[in-house]
Amino acid sequence: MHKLNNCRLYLVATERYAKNRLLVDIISDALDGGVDILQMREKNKSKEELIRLGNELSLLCRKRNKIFIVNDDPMLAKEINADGVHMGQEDFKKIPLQKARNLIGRGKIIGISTHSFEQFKSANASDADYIAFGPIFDTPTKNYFLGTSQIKSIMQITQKPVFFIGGINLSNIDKVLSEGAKNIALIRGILEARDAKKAVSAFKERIDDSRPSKTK
Ligand code: TZP
Ligand code: MG
Repeated sequence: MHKLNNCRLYLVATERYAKNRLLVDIISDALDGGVDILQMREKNKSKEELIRLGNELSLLCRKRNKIFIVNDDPMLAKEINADGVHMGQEDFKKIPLQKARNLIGRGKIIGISTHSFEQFKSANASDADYIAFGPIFDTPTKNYFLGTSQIKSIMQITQKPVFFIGGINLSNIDKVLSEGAKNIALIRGILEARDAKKAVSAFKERIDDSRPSKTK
């Protein structure tokens, strides 16, 4: 059984941010440091490369009892027996949620990206298992950002785990948490840290400190 409800820190892994280190080494450190859920997000790799990297990352997660998610492609997620798939708004135009659910199989996780309160409400009404919302702050992946003003309303209307993403770092995470965010997703905050394990511990400490109960 997945512990999705206990996940607080989500690492979205993209090889190009690993710079001069091996992505798998950074990810091992990050998982050891306390990342709860990992997504493989690679937009420019061949199917063979995705299968090879996916199997490697899946093994790293399995050994540590962490959740492994594949971006965009439910068929690939199924093929490498990932725990789930993460889909963007564009992906749903090609493969509706129910079809993705059927493809990936029972007991698997489906996460959805949302970029506005309207999109969030519709994802919240769907049977997605978790929702990502962002970008909250400036980030190279997107050419806009949403700010923190909608976090409170989002947290008030949802029962699903929500991961806030986009430009979050140790200098601005408290703004996100003080609006009521419980879970955070990061790329550069972890992949570009000098010491991924230390960075992860620092992020988790901030998240835990902001929660009323440490076990929640
Ligand atoms: N979706 C919304 S923002 C984003 C994605 C994939 C990128 C987040 O990257 P970073 O480095 O944490 O800003
Ligand atoms: Mg996508």
